[in-house]
Amino acid sequence: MSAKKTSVERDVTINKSEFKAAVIKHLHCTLGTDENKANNHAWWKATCSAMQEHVLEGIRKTQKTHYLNDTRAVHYFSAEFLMGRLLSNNLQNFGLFDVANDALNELGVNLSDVLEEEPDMALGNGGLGRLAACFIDSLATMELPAIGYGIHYEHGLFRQEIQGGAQIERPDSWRDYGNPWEICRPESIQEVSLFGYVETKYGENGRIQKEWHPGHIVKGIPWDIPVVGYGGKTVNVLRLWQSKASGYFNWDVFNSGGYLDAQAENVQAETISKVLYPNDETEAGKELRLIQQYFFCACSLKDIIRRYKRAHGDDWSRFIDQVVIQLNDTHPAIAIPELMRILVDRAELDWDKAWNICTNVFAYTNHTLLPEALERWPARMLEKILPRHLEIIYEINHRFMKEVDKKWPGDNAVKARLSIIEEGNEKMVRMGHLSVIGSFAVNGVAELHSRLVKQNLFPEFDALWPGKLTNVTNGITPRRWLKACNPSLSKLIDKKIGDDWPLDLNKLAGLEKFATNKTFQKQFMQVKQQNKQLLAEEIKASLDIDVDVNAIFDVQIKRLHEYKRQHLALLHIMALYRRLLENPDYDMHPRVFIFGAKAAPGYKLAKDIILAINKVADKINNDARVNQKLKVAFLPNYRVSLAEKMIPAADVSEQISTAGKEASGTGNMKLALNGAVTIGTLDGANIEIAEEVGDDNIFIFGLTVDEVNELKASGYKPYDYYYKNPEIKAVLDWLETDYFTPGKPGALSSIKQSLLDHGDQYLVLADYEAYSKAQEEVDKAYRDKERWAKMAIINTAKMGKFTSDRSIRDYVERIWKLDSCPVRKG
Ligand code: GLS
Repeated sequence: MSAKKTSVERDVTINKSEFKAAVIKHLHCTLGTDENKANNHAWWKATCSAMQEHVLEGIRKTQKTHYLNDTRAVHYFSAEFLMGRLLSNNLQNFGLFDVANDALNELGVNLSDVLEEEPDMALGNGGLGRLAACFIDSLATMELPAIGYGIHYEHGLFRQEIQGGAQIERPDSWRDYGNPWEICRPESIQEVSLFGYVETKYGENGRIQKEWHPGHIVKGIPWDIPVVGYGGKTVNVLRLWQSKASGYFNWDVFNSGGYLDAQAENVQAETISKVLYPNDETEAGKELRLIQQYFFCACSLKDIIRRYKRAHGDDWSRFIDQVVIQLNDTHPAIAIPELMRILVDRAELDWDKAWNICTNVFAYTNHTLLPEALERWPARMLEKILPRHLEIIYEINHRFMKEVDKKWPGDNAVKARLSIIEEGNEKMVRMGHLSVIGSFAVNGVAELHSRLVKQNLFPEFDALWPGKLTNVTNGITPRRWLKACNPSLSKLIDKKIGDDWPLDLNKLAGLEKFATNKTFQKQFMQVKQQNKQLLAEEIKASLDIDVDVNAIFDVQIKRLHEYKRQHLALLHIMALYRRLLENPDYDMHPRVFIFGAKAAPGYKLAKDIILAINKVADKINNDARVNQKLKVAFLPNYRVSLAEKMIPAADVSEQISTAGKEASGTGNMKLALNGAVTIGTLDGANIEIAEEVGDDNIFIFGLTVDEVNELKASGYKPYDYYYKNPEIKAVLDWLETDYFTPGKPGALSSIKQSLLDHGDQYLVLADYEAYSKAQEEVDKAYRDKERWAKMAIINTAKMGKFTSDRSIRDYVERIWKLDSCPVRKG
């Protein structure tokens, strides 16, 4: 057996020749091609199919074990799952990566090239969707009974092209040539009702009964994506719903000449799962978005109930023991009235019993405080699409208002604040309120964020139900975000402290004692240098820019948003450029600023910032006076697979959001885990990262949440900073000229306007000076090679807290109350 010996117990052991035979078998029998003809795409598919044999066996065993044990399970409802690529992850988790590498090598095929063939599964926008993907990885690894539920979008997040410096959106087609991982389950198709009206009837016993007569029925087709735990023992699934017209093709209409009408219904139904809304942190308010949300929640609840009934029949008394549903943000909040509808209208439970079930099944995670991201639906829209649900929401609210009145008798102001219904010109349904009221636990995603949720967002809810609002700090899976994406560092760590850290990330603390060891420092920084070399090649291939691997690689990767302040970094880059032009001997270590970011297609200023970064980059990279010291690279189409290349190569991690705005961040954790040193504000999980690594190993700058509030309360005037700081004035004025956009003065002036005339909502100018000083500190620290190596090592060593296994353990112990269920062999 050539499977490498490791301390991690594996369920599947196959050797190189067996793997080779399996790949060839699939090349012949699944793809109908042969070794001489196969291109990398065919090799990729054949390798996936070879793996899928083990994956399917894992799913079968896992489901059988869970069924036989009648386990309580968590159902993770999320409109987004940003999975990325699966082959490398599945090979790693089965412990077959090296076996596959050797096997393909012998076939004359390069595994890295094969891995590049896989399209990313980009069914999410950013952090929220990637968190869901990390969580289901941890759930499977920890052998917990869990299922992810979401939408089988035909098109995931758009592919970003950059033309003339500007973002162009192109459709993403992740399954155009088939996806070898997904398994269609026609036996579990569900039907979902929409539109129509509600009839009120009186039953024999005088009981009022409501009957919803839907105007439209669509089918939900489940596709299962395997989620392989580390060690390959538990293989859970992510079940994604695809919409289809429920009826058969309408021959009558077709025969009478209405060809298009006959198709119209199909097209409408299929539109539901057609495309992911590309907005991160903005509520879309579109009818189709609400239909998407309801569609996947209704399908998923029916699926859960079908499974429950198979074991327990019509006895609802054990439902809350078996089922917990985590709502990933408010996107699936409509599941609350849907479950009430099923229990009251269908199962004919009385309201209190039904409500008791609901409020013991749902838990809700809040991911943002940004007002524009807190979902509110016009009551009119709900009434049209889901008339019965609106009635149920009114009833939930009516009963809740009575509770509020008991606590705060006669206080109408508090009632107005807490009501699910926001009165005004247009009546709105607040999905955050519905989620808090309908759940037994509510959590924020980092200490600071959870405190702000309690203090600012939902203070009265906290008073009403002490203990219900809590914190679970986010985490990331170390399997994907260190072991798989940074093989050289992983191997170095294995040699130093053993190879069981992917399952127990606190073990990395064992590296701390080598932080000042010269040999280890050298090895650690050599790995970094190799990774920088690989990224430099990527930058050359994608942008034709030469970068020096001895320069500081300063990385900012995240969605483009004003609160994340990519434009703060941009102003600083322009300032460095200016300093170098004014003084060619300006003393700085060479630096490459590397960006990756997508902007929501309708977010004009975000797109302008991308344009500005690219225009400034063009100028700097082609200016021989400075480009030995300064380079800027904006890598297009930032996505999970690109992150996997950028993160291992970063020296500096930019986490510079306005304090109080970034709920947690998870890129901050991934970068630090790979030995990048953070320059950041006291925001989100940066605070907890700083606590772990200590003040000497992070560059913290800028206003705190309290200072932000004070400054705003006292009347923030960005022009003061403009006039006071000549550098700020110079770079802002520079943006308005045609220096960066020859012949087109003013092409970048919207950024200046937003910072001066529109009030600089995110305090970019107020934090500029502190940021610039902190960057000087970074420069100084980097030049001291030993100091920097020590900082980098300590960052890796101290990231134990941020494994998503710890987050999941928190959820399991404090919220879900789940037991792990080791999967039986055979
Ligand atoms: C987000 C937050 O903005 C991030 O700070 C957070 O890390 C992430 C996961 O909790 O959720 N909220 C959101 O709407 N998109 C996000 O990425």
